[in-house]
Amino acid sequence: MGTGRKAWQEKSALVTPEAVFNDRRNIIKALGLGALGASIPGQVQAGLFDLFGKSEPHAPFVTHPLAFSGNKAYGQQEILTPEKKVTTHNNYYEFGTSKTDPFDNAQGFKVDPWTLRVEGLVDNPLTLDLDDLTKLLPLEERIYRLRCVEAWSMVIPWVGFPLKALLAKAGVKAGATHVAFETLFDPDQMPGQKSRLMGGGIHYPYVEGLRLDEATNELAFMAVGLYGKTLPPQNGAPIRLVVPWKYGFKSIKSVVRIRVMDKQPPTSWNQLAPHEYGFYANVNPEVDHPRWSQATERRIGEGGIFSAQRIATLPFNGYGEQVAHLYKGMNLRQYY
Ligand SMILES: Nc1nc2c(c(=O)[nH]1)N[C@H]1C(S)=C(S)[C@@H](COP(=O)(O)O)O[C@H]1N2
Ligand SMILES: [Mo]
Repeated sequence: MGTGRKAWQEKSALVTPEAVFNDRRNIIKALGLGALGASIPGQVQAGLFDLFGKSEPHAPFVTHPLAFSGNKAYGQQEILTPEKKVTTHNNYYEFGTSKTDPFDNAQGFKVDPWTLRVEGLVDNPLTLDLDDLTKLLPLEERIYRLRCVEAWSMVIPWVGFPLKALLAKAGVKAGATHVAFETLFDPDQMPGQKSRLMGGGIHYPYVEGLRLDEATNELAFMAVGLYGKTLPPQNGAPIRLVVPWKYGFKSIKSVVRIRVMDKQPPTSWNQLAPHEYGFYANVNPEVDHPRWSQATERRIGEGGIFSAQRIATLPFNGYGEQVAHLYKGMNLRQYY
């Protein structure tokens, strides 16, 4: 992800994970080193990283088995990404910008008590607690591909319920056009919300949004679990959105508020870098990110990102049959 382009970034980006880069650039910026930063010796840079050493080790977060019925995979069955990869290679900037930060820093995250409000243009605003999240609606499993805008992907068995069913419980009022989502804001628990550097420059709380017809599409899913168990914090416990035909950043984690609206809500990555991250963010191999191609992706397997297999990226991440009609007549280069 990230916001700008530096000449020195291009070359090293081939060997260094994107997010590590962001950290380095942000640190350099914050220290006022500017262009000079590019030439800081590696050792000194490594020293700077110690500023963000891992937090106190916590006992691993405890997950629980979930009962669900029904399993939908939508199309071709693919090899699941190993659970270990799904839970240790993450983007969750509230816990730091490198891929292992969320696992390293989120194990002490508290999900009880939790409150999720469904409000705005609804007949029955809902206030749900942790228990409600797994009991209000019947749970099912959905095996979805997850395609990050950084051009890596996974195949994840989520457990949860369609967003559409939750919105139906609340009763969407006439005149509603969009749905906004918000992640927990709790800097004491989320170190990335305390520090502009560690949080990747995002203005927290992280916010996302969908058009109402996207939100009520059969694929839009609220996940409360993965691999048959409640979500670990690094994947967005206790409840997160999963929108499989859009780039991963739309799939907002640890949601505390869902607001039905009559206008398009602001979204975090769009606010940070509007020319790089649009509101729609539909997976599209034909529209490149300004700084890299979106034609292919690295499918994360046993070996992690460096041994991952490169495969063709599909329009709408392979879910065109379910969602292409939503965008009929729209110029997807303009509405990226
Ligand atoms: N609140 C919040 N939600 C978030 C993010 C984040 O940084 N904060 N990262 C997004 C991005 S970029 C991706 S690719 C997915 C990753 O989900 P995963 O870690 O469960 O694979 O979460 C998305 N949801
Ligand atoms: Mo992402």
